Amino acid sequence: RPRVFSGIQPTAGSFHLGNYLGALRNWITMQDTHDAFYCVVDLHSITVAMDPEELRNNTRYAAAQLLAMGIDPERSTLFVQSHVAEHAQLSWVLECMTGFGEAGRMTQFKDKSSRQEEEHVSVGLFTYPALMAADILLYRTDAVPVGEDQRQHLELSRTLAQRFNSRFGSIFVVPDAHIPQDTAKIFDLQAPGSKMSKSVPSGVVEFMEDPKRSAKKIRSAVTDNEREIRYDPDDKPGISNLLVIYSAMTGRSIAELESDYEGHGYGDLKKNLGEVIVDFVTPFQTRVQEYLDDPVELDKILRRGAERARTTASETLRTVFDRVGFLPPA
Ligand code: AQP
Repeated sequence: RPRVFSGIQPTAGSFHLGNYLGALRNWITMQDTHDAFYCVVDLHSITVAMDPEELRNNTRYAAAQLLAMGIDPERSTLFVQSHVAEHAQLSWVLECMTGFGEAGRMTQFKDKSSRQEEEHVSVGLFTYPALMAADILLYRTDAVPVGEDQRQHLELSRTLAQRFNSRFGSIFVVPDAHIPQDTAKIFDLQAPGSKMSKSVPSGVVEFMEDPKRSAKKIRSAVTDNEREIRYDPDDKPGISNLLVIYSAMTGRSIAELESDYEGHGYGDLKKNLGEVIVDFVTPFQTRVQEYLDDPVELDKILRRGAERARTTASETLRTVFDRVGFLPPA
């Protein structure tokens, strides 16, 4: 079976609709077709300032959400990044193979480091994509399900794999990005020109917030002054974003929705989509709580995942260290 790897940061606490439709939905379906490795990437979370207690809680919270969403620990290797030391070790090797200018061209670094409120820009934020490449390459991954915003980082992972292979002999599989066609980028409800992100609380549907609040955010989503419910991302970005979300959450095509809502106002669409979201997140939140209520079992799942991950990761790292010229430990 081909192998899939992907990761998600525990930083935000709650996962959001962008994470789900851009990436997590594919994580779930790819369990059926791939040998799956899924990771809560806590090392990535400390690239920005983080409260230790909050990070610890959010890491369990993230794992509980993945399980509640349908990641099956019997079929997938689910683990926490910091439990497998090889991630940081391979990252160092890859950092040494990444050009300074190459890393500086990453748009996510440019965006995040230039945000006004970011008074402290860490070196870790700069080397983030090398760590992400290490995450992926350690498992000789074929496919990486991510949203559109990760395309450039994925491209760098491919470049680093090829660079290493041509310099030291072929070890790494060159991974392919697995980006959904229709939901690659879910937009902010208040600013439908920007990506939905946890950084803008009013425009993001968070899965662990009060479902009524999510429905309200959808009802107050920014649209346009026309009345027609039509998919047209250039002229009607707000309505188009809602149609994409509606279609993805219900499996009904956009064309079907357009015809169903002919003659209806934006208010109807928003109200109904709000209900779809409430119906989705309400049982989800109950399942998350069940996992959180049993932290011993949760930690056991993560420990088993880390053990499995380490078996593959340590083998890859041993080969890499040898190829690079490190003396084997006695
Ligand atoms: N709006 C989005 N549309 C589609 N996919 C998205 N992803 C994130 N936002 C969208 C995808 O979710 C996965 C996990 O990403 P992450 O660990 O980077 O999550 P995050 O940091 O919580 O994402 P945010 O909210 O977008 O954070 P900031 O504000 O830090 O940029 C990835 O596969 C990502 O593509």
